[in-house]
Amino acid sequence: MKENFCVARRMTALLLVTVAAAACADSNHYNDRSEYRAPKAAHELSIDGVADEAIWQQAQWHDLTRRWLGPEYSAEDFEGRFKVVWTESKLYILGEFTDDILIDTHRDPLVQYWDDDCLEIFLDEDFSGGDHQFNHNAFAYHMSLDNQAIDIGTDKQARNYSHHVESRWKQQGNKITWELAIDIYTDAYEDDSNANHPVKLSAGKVMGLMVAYCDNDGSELRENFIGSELVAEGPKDRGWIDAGLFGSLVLVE
Ligand SMILES: [Ca+2]
Ligand SMILES: [Ca+2]
Ligand SMILES: [Ca+2]
Ligand SMILES: [Ca+2]
Repeated sequence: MKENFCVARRMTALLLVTVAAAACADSNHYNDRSEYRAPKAAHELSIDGVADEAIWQQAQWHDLTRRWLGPEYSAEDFEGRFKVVWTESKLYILGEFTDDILIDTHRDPLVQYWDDDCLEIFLDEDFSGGDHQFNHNAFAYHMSLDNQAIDIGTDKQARNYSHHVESRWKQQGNKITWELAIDIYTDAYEDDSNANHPVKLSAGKVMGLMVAYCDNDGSELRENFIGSELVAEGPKDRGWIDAGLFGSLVLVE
């Protein structure tokens, strides 16, 4: 009798595993992830908030339309999109944003950085998915308006990773053009070590990527958090913990 129960339990467990696998694009990522494609640039780009490099014309725009936090908003309040290109040494992201009020209330870059206007770039070098809260399985660069890149270190403290990201933005009309050049590191990255070296990128490489914007227009806390990937269930703002939410980024020639 006891044995029969165990067999039945094992079969139930097996069934659950099968159902879970069928519901996921791959077992480490949620269903319905985006695929981003980045064309290769022949030369390094000039990070000046001006998208006049010809390669930008060849990359596709991707919209930030997933409202993770906050109420409905208008197109004047926030609108955002981005595109990606690469060279062997850098990943480049171009963002174009409408935001009616730009705010940097917490001038210390390590304090409540997500409650200022903030561009978040989530990167998972090997598209492994999984937890990345207090490790470097993936990075979540929180880009402040003063072009600093903040993420949580393995010591569970907010840290400044601005040496990983070159960032400049410029206002043109009511839009911001934001250009970034990012060094890509593996999960072997060690905080405070001098021995970290960025990965050399190549065509066919697949990485995890997600982009989001924290919009604050004068409130104590951020008013909206809007991302590029669907979060179907659970806390919608958990991109800084869960790399399974990221889409795939394919580097093409
Ligand atoms: Ca440029
Ligand atoms: Ca706004
Ligand atoms: Ca990883
Ligand atoms: Ca704002």
